[in-house]
Amino acid sequence: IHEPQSQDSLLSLSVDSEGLQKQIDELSTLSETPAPSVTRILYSEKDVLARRFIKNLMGLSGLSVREDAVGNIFGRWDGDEPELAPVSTGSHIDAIPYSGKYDGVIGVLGAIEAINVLKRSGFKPKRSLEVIMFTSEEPTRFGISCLGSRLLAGSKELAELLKKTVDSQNISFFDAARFAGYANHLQDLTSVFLEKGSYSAFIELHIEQGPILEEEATSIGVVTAIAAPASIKVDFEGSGGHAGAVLMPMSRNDAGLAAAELALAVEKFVLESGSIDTVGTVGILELHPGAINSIPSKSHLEIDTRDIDEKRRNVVIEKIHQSALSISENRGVKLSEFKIVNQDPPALSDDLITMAMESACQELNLTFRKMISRAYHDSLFMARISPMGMIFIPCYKGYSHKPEEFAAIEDIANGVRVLALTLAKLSLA
Ligand code: HGY
Ligand code: MN
Ligand code: MN
Ligand code: MN
Repeated sequence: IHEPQSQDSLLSLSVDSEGLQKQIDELSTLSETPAPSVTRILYSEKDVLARRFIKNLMGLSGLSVREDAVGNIFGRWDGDEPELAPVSTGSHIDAIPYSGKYDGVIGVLGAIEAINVLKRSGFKPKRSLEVIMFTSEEPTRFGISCLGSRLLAGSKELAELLKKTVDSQNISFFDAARFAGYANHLQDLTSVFLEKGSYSAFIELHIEQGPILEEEATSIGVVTAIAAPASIKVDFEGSGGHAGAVLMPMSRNDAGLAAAELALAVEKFVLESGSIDTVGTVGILELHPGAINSIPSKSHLEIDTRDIDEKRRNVVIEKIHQSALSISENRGVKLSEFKIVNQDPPALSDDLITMAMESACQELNLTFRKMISRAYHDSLFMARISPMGMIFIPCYKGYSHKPEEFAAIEDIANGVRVLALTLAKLSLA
């Protein structure tokens, strides 16, 4: 009942590159920090404007739009057999402070354009196609990465945790969500959970956030696995005091030096892991009271450590914990918090999806190579409820999470074409 789509109509997949570039540029202006940086924090006023921008584009593409209790946004193109599990694609538009305008964005705007490309080519989906904008992939506001996709993947502990989560201004998750027009505290967040098998496939288009594709002049990255991320929060408490009057041999119990020693220990442990794939970063290090002439009485640090090998990463976490305890002992400072916020396993891509992507690249005459993703993505959690795949495109010197992030529109258009053709193949499967 489903006449085969004429392949060449699919191959004349024309991307509206100019329009797509304009959308990327316009979305980047919805930012809390001046261009060329982008900052767009979950449920902020700019985030609400950006959501409206995305929902409008979904509507213009003829997608039927719905949002769940935490603001995951879904745009659906009904297929001829809507009772079959749809094929989905998407990414995020939230942006960490002073970052760039492509991370996540090209997987949402590019997905909507992929739908437009298929509509322009006369394609008729068998399985419905669904574009998802995940509500918050970055951990910036509430310290939880991939908050929306974790909930979609059925994280009961997160649904519980959010009831008592506040941001650095002491605003509760629910108050922030309500400001953006979403959940109120009465809403049970398990309503966000999706059944396993809700989708036959999930695909995310994303910039590589690494230098390989550009260095090798390869057009497309077919992602085979996503590295295992973990994050840890640590607080030390010392005596504090007058920077001039408390002599060094006295019990200074300097909480700042405890944090500094632990940060250097993180670097040591990842370097001695035996693999280049182990990384560790102390991206947040706060001293209290933060006065030049006051010995820090408190320090707060947040550690991000990842590896493609979960066991190797967990060895690093254990060493960090032991080091925090011995630093506390040796320096006479209290380890008032050591909290593993998340310690996620890696995710593997689905072979049928990567094969569909590879044949799409061949049919489109695009060079491609298999590779792992060292950055995490919403795909890491969608892989828990659906076969998953990711398409990478090159980005300038691999830069990301900084204003110099850049992807050429030709590379973005290539990614959109591969996404469109892969969606078409999987929709007819
Ligand atoms: O940090 C990450 O890996 C992602 O880009 N948020
Ligand atoms: Mn990011
Ligand atoms: Mn991202
Ligand atoms: Mn004084």
